[in-house]
Amino acid sequence: MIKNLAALDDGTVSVSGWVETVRDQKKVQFVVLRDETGAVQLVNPRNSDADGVVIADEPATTISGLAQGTFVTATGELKHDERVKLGGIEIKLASMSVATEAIAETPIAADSSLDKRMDWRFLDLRNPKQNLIFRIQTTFEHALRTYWIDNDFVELHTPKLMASASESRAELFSLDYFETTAYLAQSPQNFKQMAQAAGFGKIFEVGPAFRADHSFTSRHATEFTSIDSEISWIDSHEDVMKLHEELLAAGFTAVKEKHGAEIKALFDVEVTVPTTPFPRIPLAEAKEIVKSRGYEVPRDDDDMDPEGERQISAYVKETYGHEFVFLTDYASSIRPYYHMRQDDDPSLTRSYDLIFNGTEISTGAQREHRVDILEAQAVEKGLDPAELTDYLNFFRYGVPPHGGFGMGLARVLMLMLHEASIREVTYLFRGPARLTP
Ligand code: AMO
Repeated sequence: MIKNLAALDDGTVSVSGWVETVRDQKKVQFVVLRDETGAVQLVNPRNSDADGVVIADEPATTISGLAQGTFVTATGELKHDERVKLGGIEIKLASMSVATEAIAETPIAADSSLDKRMDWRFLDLRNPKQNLIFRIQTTFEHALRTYWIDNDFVELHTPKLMASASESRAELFSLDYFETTAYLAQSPQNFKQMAQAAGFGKIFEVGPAFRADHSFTSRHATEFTSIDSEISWIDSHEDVMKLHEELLAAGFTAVKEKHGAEIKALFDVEVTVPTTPFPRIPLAEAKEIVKSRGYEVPRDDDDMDPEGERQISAYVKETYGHEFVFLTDYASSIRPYYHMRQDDDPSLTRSYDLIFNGTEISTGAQREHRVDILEAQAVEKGLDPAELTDYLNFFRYGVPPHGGFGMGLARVLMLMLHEASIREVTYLFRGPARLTP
């Protein structure tokens, strides 16, 4: 791999990768070769005959015909030379073999629009910045998994084909399923709760979720990776928040340790490992704070809107120096029927949203596990209990108090790297107007 070259002594080496640039000069040729670990300069001084006329020999002829993006293997003499800008090393070529040629005209350039880059995502991903995003994602998920496994959580893979809606009837994709209709899971909500009734105690899942959401915002996709966790024997949503912040601290610690310097170099972002506990502010109080800053969230009983989220984040950053904030105690009117309501004030739920750098990344709650209350809350929300039979059955044969959260992976990455859209941090984005590549 190219990143290993610098540590080698001068001598014969072989490297493979794709051609980034070619400078085909009269006396000498330069190729910058890149693989997924870095880039190195190859140099080929041209040979000339007795009269000083350049000879068309190898590898000179191959180099002259190289298009950007061609995949090659090069063999030559590695030389350390401080004058070489690219890493202080270069390889004097002995031979080069072409694995596959690229078409000379590259369809995208550095200044191409995001949509154009997405059309040619495999070329776009060759960019070291894009490549780094998915290394960060790998490290982040691994750190979360390590936390879960160290703490005896069970990993689940719940079905994405369902007979009914997992969240609300809105934003539901349906498809032909033999003689009937199936729906794509909007969340593993039902099945992560089922695991509590099954006596699993603590579970997690990282998997796809689907929402038929026709909006074109920077934070919505029709398919996204949802990070879910659910735990038994909680006293309130406070226990869920504790799990949530510990997980994120573990994920950010791993990302900073492994990629902090690269993230600074390529994204100009200093990754901050969040201190625990994260600040917690009841939603009603958060709205007052936002109002005192000169912004009024429209409609009294409504959720925080995007501008409100930005404002409360700015306040928390200024006041506590923190990038995360849990907004707690959401009104029952804007929460799903399965959120547990507060004993002393049933107009409020035992739930929270987690805001990171100005945008919601997660919803969490203690669930209502008492089946009579659960059913009554479903009816109150206009749902037909007959459609919820399987779900309600989970609560009829004994179930511990439990709660959990769902968190969009792409939103975390977007906000961690200060990117403008989840399209940038999703391997292949799916939205209302995008089903390809
Ligand atoms: P909610 O609907 O708030 O809650 O979703 C949880 C988190 O999932 C992410 N998310 C999305 N990401 C990209 N595109 C979308 N269209 C999209 N929709 C949601 C967000 C959001 O915060 N079952 C509950 C969670 C729970 O209580 O455990 C749920 O799905 O980051």
